[in-house]
Amino acid sequence: MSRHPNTSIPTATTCPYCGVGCGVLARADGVEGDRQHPANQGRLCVKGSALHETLVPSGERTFSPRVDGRDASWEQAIGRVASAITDAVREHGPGSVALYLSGQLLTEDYYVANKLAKGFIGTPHVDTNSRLCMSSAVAAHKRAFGEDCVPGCYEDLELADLLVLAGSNAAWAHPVLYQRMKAAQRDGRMVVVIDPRETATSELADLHLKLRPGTDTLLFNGLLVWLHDRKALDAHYLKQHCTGLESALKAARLSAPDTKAVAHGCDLAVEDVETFYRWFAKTGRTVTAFSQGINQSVAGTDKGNAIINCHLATGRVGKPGASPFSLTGQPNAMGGREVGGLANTLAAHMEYDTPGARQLMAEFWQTEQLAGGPGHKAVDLFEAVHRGEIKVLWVMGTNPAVSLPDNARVREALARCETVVVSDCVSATDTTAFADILLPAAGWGEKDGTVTNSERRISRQRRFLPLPAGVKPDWQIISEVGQALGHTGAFAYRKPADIFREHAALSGYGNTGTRVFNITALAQLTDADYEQMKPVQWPLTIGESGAVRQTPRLFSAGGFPTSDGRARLIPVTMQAAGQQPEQRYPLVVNSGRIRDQWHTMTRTGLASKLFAHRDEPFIEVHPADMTDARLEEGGLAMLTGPSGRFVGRVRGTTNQRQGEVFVPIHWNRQFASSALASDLIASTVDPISGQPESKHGIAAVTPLKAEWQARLLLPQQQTVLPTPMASNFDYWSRQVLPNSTGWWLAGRHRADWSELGWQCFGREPELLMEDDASGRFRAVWLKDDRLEAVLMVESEAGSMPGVEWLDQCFAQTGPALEHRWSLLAAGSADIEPAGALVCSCFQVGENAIMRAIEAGCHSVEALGKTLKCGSNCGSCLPEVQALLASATEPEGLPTDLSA
Ligand SMILES: Nc1nc2c(c(=O)[nH]1)N[C@H]1C(S)=C(S)[C@@H](COP(=O)(O)OP(=O)(O)OC[C@H]3O[C@@H](n4cnc5c(=O)[nH]c(N)nc54)[C@H](O)[C@@H]3O)O[C@H]1N2
Ligand SMILES: Nc1nc2c(c(=O)[nH]1)N[C@H]1C(S)=C(S)[C@@H](COP(=O)(O)OP(=O)(O)OC[C@H]3O[C@@H](n4cnc5c(=O)[nH]c(N)nc54)[C@H](O)[C@@H]3O)O[C@H]1N2
Ligand code: SF4
Ligand SMILES: [Mo]
Repeated sequence: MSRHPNTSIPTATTCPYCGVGCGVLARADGVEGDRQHPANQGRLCVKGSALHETLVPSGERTFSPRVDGRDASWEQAIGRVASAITDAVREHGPGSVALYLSGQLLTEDYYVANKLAKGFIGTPHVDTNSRLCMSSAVAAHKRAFGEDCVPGCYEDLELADLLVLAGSNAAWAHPVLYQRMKAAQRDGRMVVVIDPRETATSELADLHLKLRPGTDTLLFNGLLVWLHDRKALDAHYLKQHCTGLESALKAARLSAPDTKAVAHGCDLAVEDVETFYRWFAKTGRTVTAFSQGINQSVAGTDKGNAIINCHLATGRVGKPGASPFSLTGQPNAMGGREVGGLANTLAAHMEYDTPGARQLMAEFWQTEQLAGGPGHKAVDLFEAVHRGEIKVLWVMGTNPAVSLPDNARVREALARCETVVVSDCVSATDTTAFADILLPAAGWGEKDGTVTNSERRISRQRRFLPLPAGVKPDWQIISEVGQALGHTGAFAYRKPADIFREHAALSGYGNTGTRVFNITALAQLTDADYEQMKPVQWPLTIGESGAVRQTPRLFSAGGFPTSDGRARLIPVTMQAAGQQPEQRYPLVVNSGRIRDQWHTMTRTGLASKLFAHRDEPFIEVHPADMTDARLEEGGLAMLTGPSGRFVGRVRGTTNQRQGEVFVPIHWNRQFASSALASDLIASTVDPISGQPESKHGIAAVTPLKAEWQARLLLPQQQTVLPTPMASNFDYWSRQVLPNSTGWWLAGRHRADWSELGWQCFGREPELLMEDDASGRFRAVWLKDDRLEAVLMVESEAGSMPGVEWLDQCFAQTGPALEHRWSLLAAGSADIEPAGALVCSCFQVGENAIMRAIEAGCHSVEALGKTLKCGSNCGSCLPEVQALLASATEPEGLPTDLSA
């Protein structure tokens, strides 16, 4: 399907969230899954189903650039960016300019940004948020295969008779792929989940290895030794296609001589380790899919290679149902790797040290300014900014003031930098707050280009909305800066198709079969072909008939892009995490994703639906640690680490290992007073990949003893907490509700509510109920028969009424007349609280599900029939299942509070 902007015929495009890369049929008012797309075959998860609700509304963006806080024309802004770059290069050399890019840019945007920086400004300092995400997998692929290639495809996750999910919570992070894995369950198929936490994904596990964080290398080294000692290796594949077995084995044996040593080091039962090893040994069709639990570690590259070693040694690479498989996070993490967005790469899978590569690039781009060697990786890049070496920093499509570790230092660096340029489709983010020049970029639905998903499949993102006046797609912004710098020919692109053809041509340029990434077959696409382009899996070749042939799998018969055509087994040894718990900071901090939010919430934070699953920042803690620290379920707690703190609601659960806590990465400074996971993460990185250890911070936990808790509801357009309130409280977080904005507030000291209300709203409330003895205070401000504000204060969060009904009143006029006293009681008899939302698609809450279970629905299917929950995207099925289980379990400590 091609483009039909703004008509009722949907446009075939691709979801801008996770790396599954689902096809979407999109209209301004609704989306559905694309049945023709091979990644999802019509399915969408919650975030995908709510895409039309996360289109950035006009109130959240600007329609002209801003320079030094003032609106400016595009001409002025582009001129300012160009002159800042020119001045910096003249006075300090090209290395004083840096670009920080994103796996959420389209390939065409990414290609032009990389070309401008490395090719024409001549700076090597171009890095991307993929550094925080995939760089360990990239480095592991390069060490093992010679090039950054994912050998398998999604179908392999279904074909596998043993599916190992290492450090992946796919049920929440790759939901549609997880649904495919789940649908493929059959007799004899086994699933092993390797994760220190029990997650929604471990519901699928026949064996869950709840290992000590950071010990994956030991586990897989032990596997290599075990397989070798039991003669379960593929001698033929090893002989024909690999080198390095001996040294890899020797290194593995050092720390993992036997299962006992492994079990001890990983804190697992010997039997469980043996079961895993036995299953692996006997199951030819084994896929090990890995994600951030592997990558985001001080030894992430080694962890990746420890996994790949086992697959090489058993010949299970790129065969149907048998492969290592790196699950990529962002929609275009892969595209960024293809164009060379990482600081250590050049372009088109060429490295600076690939023989002849620099010359080839200079020729192809026709430039004399090509950067000389690798640049700073993300964490180092921001250190260089902090030192004042980078004078111009251009951030595109990422939110480093939230997502980079040791975040206070990153914010300091941003504040110190002479010129910060930020391109974003949302105007007020934590990073745009530092922008000297803010460039309003087009968002999803307004731009055209391509993305590559986890299985090397390139799909089109197509525009289906008019491009708003005053915003521009990223490729165009970058090209205009290139032209303003005088490189008119090199950046004379008129449309994304022009860029795509150049990118495709480069992949084949001087490529004598030495680079696997090759899509030169698409270099001659006409504009019409590009418009109609169907999803394709690289590398592409042209068959005898002239048809383009795709490659679902790589390396099953060797042919590695190394000097001798062989893959390398890499000797790796177990390495301790960078930061170890100590007396002051006794807990390990794990951080990651929740089902319904995307990263720093700039877009998913727009949809009330996506808050219903988790409406506040939280800390998951083991019950024993709760007792030790005197925490209360549902109370507030503060995590304090060496470089920052995090305040959230306590969720007690044995899903956590004792001594470890989990926090979500999503709440930014616009949504909570102090809930940045990255404030608890040090800037310790993997020395090979440069990827930060985001899964392993350290902290101490203390209860935040609140004297009072409150909820404040204001009209929806009001997204900032009134200043008098913000400055009085120890905790706040914001939630978008269907008809209003809701805040959670808490404080350690008594507040004068009447006075505060007066300061905020300029008068006494229209309705008031005050009870000094219990600490209860409720006030309602009404204006012109509409609700202006509702404030409810309690001494404990537990006594706080739900806000569903009040929220509905914000959509009505004259509620005060009919329900005057109900307003103060926060509800009417006919509204029952929904409880925590489980199914976002059909808005089904926990209470409704529990009632239906009581009324006789004893299976997921029965609940689906009665309430519809779980019958659309299926993302909530693990939680529905957990509720069913909890309803039939005896009273006591809940085993699963993650629902
Ligand atoms: N809903 C949602 N989905 C997303 C995203 C999102 O923001 N929201 N972001 C996307 C992006 S960019 C990414 S990178 C992916 C990430 O996808 P995932 O990697 O699946 O997600 P995470 O929650 O970051 O972490 C995965 C798991 O690693 C575990 N872990 C922690 N330490 C260790 C360890 O030492 N060993 C092992 N084996 N496991 C460990 C954590 O407990 C966690 O359950 O998700 C993508 N999908
Ligand atoms: N502690 C901890 N930290 C982590 C992680 C973790 O697990 N734990 N995970 C890391 C990982 S894997 C990742 S991927 C990062 C993600 O972290 P970020 O990349 O910082 O997060 P996003 O919220 O996705 O930021 C994307 C920004 O781009 C904007 N945007 C969206 N579309 C466009 C567009 O088309 N053009 C432009 N110019 N802008 C656009 C959005 O509004 C948003 O501001 O976080 C990392 N940080
Ligand atoms: S799984 Fe969900 S978030 Fe990921 S691409 Fe598909 S619809 Fe989008
Ligand atoms: Mo990521």
